[in-house]
Amino acid sequence: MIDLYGMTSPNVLKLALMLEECGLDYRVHHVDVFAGAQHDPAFLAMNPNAKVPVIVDNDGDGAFAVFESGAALLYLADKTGLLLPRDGRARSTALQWLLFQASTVGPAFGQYVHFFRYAPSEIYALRRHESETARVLGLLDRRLGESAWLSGDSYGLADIATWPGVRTGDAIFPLLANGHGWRTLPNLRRWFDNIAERSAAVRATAAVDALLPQDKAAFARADTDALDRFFGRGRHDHALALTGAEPA
Ligand SMILES: N[C@@H](CCC(=O)N[C@@H](CS)C(=O)NCC(=O)O)C(=O)O
Repeated sequence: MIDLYGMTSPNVLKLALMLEECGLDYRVHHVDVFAGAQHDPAFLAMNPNAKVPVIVDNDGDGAFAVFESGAALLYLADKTGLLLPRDGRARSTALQWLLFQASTVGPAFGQYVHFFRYAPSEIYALRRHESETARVLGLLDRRLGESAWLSGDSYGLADIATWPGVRTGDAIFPLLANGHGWRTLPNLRRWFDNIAERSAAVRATAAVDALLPQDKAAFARADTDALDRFFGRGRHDHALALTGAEPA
């Protein structure tokens, strides 16, 4: 049995997708990040970076926690022997696209969605992250024009890692370039729709979307100070904490 700690976020959905694809038994635990549950000592013992998702594998020699969604995907691929070529160039190709997601796609989408939702008046930042998001979407579309899957010839970890972020951006990316959004990219759209139809994806999205009422209630409960803590601003600005300075 695997425990999955999370909320309704693309990084959490990656792991639900993987667990469903691998047919592993898992249970989902909601983490109230708006109340700071990710900073509890018990959670920090699983993830010193204080973020979801975390998985805990209870099979074998005692419980083992894995943080960072990409590392957790690799752990599950190693555990099951599924969705990642074992060696050679096929493995390298799959890892290149997996690490591209972790290092570039995820941060680009995350920053764009953040400024779009929470600070749309910050025009320079919004445009900068929109531009980078558009570049990344175009690159993914070109890759999917030459290969059926990001991972190579078969569906695999890089596809599982990338799909949830496109799903989350689905409501926002249409506004890219004055309304000519990502769905005008034919290869990316084909890939996206193919994954959406997989039974594992249907089950995984249902499992993660079931957390939405709890996330909405948690967000509604969060006061200004709690949101400042979540976003690392105001008196929770980590740059101030680092230097011991007082907020201006
Ligand atoms: N690189 C990390 C990113 C995890 C992450 O950003 N998690 C967000 C939700 S998507 C979170 O827990 N935020 C709470 C916080 O930052 O305090 C991963 O891929 O696991």
